Amino acid sequence: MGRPLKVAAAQVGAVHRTTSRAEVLERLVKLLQDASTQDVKLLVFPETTFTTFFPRYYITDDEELASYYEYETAETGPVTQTKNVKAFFQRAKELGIDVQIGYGEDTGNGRYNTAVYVSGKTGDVLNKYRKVHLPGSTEPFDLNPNTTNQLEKKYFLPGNYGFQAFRASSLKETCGGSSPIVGQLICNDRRWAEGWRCYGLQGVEILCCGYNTTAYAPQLWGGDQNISREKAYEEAMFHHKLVVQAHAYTNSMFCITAARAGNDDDRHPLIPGSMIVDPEGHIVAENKTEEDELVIATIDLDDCKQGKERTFNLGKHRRPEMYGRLAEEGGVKPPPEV
Ligand code: CDV
Repeated sequence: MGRPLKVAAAQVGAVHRTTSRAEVLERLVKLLQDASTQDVKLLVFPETTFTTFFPRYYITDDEELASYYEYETAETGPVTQTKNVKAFFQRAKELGIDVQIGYGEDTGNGRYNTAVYVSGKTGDVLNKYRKVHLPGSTEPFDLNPNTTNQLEKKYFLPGNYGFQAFRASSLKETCGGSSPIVGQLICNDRRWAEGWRCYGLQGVEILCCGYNTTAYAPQLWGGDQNISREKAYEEAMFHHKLVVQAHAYTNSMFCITAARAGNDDDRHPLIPGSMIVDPEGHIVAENKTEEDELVIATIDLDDCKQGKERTFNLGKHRRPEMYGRLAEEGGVKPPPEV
């Protein structure tokens, strides 16, 4: 192995609306400790990891809504220093593990669906990503407590940092003297080719993606409103794997996906599907449960070379002058009827 790295997805099982932050933190720290025992160097956690996936609820109580965010202002400093969650980041630093973790960010001026990548060496935030593609609606489908809503457009602003890759300098020595090039996505972003290609164009070798993907929400997906729960789950898993494997392959990069899984409140099921995918699109490790679980693999970043230098040598084969529409158009513009 030329540039070996032991990585893992930290899948997190059910977190109910009533689950306390203290309980969640305890579970996350246990995952960190188990990863450390197995010598994992990079651990990827899900989207909005510290709380339940609150955008599924229509929340009218401002205080409750506020409780789901981390306050990250000029006074508090970075999320790693904020009182609710600093114990998690301290432990990661003590154990020397790089982490990516998602959370609701409140800057005082705006709220975002955010993920930070933090160095296990220094405890510094090496990169912050804000989710670009916010799915769902601004109004609830209905107020039935059994309905899984998707109110991210109501609770978050769209991410404004773009798709900026960075070097995980913390992992330089482990990776044969050359820092891995890392990109970040959050959940729905993984379904859009645009972000992946932006990262491919920066030579990304490891794409980290945490998510909360509902296993049953016919109102959200459209189509057959009488779809069975089993079929809906199967479809959600199929599409999750389809996009991750295909985009990892066409951009010649590893991808680590970390699920918030389980059945929240015993009525809002989420798919698992935590996995590590290689640059040829193969799954090299995946979850076995729907609970808290580490999915671990030792990868070799040199395996990205073949795709980057040959089949998907972007500099050699791309024709950007043919792709103008991609940057110019937002929605679909069909050709005129003749
Ligand atoms: N949290 C998400 O972004 N979830 C979405 C929805 C549409 C299920 C997803 O793409 O997985």
